[in-house]
Amino acid sequence: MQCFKTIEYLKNSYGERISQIADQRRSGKKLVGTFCLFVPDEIIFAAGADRVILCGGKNDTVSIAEQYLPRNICPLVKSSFGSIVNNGCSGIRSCSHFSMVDMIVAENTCDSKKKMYELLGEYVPTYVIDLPQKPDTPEALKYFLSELEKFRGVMEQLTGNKVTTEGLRQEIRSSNETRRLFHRLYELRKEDPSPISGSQVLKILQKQYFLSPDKLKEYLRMLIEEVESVEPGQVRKPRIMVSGCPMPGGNTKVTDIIESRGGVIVAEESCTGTRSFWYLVDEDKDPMTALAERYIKIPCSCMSPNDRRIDNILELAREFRVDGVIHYTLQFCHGYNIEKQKVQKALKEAGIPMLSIETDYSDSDVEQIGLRVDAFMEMI
Ligand code: BJ8
Repeated sequence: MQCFKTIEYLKNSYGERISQIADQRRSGKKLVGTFCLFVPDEIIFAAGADRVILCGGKNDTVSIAEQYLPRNICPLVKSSFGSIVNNGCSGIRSCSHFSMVDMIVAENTCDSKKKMYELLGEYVPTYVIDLPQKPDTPEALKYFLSELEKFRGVMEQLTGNKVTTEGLRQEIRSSNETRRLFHRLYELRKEDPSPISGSQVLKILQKQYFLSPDKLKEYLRMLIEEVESVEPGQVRKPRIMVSGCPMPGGNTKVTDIIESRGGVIVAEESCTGTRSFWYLVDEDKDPMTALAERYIKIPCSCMSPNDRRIDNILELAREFRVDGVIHYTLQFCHGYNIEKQKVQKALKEAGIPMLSIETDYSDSDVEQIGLRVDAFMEMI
């Protein structure tokens, strides 16, 4: 697979972003840390604050969290919590931005996250948006809109700035532009063979949790331009879609295994994937209503029923002409684990093979997963 300069730049973007955040904070700009995709960035940016998403993908902060939380909960929750409460005494370093946030804004999704937020409040001021979880009812939309209005007030109080309709419209246009760029990048992955690997795309998917919107757009444009100029390849590899839990920065385990065993990932139905950008916000509507409508549609497994996710998986599998789906569940994530049954049934009916992998952030099962992936590749 061709190397891309943008991916190298992305790997080195950390220091620059941290300096930017530190400068901004010195000049009074607030940094909001969010969990997770249901918190509309547009409201934060329209209030004049910056944001980073705090979902953790690093394994080394898991052991810090285990001093406070049960061991048998999802590694994403433990990694995030460990990064925030880490005081450095253990000799393990968290990424600096975790200690720089002025406020955490979270939303009620799974039980582990919800209960973690109650504890986080002891370390950083934490505000939780209540998320209705039967997304397709008119009552849910109305309620979510009222929750977003409250959140708008919280941001105004934090920053001392008014969130205006015009400010929201501007941020919606800006975020939609980013989403359209991701769509353009994904369009290129529809080529067969794909001109870019899943491991390369994952780098920018993970960095969207961290970079400023302007920088992210800049990197996306650069990457698209590079990928567009790749000569069509000859060697076809099995085209895989990964579907399930997110893979935040630090966690590339399953992607790396799949691609080191001969497959190429062409789509990710995930919050580090299509769920983060697939739907745009309607630019012609009242901005708060449009935001509520867009964000409530994110097909997280906390939603019930979550048929939108199943439809989305089938649509993506067709569009990206995948040979197989790898369903990826983090250990103890009951939502995705149980929902796997419905995904499997729908894929079976569509004649698309699926392999299910349940794992954590450690390396202990890399070889074993590799063998199962090998067998899957041979079968598809
Ligand atoms: S919007 S998918 S990022 S909650 S893996 S913490 S669900 S036990 S990550 Fe998620 Fe937001 Fe939903 Fe996306 Fe819980 Fe499962 Fe852990 Fe999860």
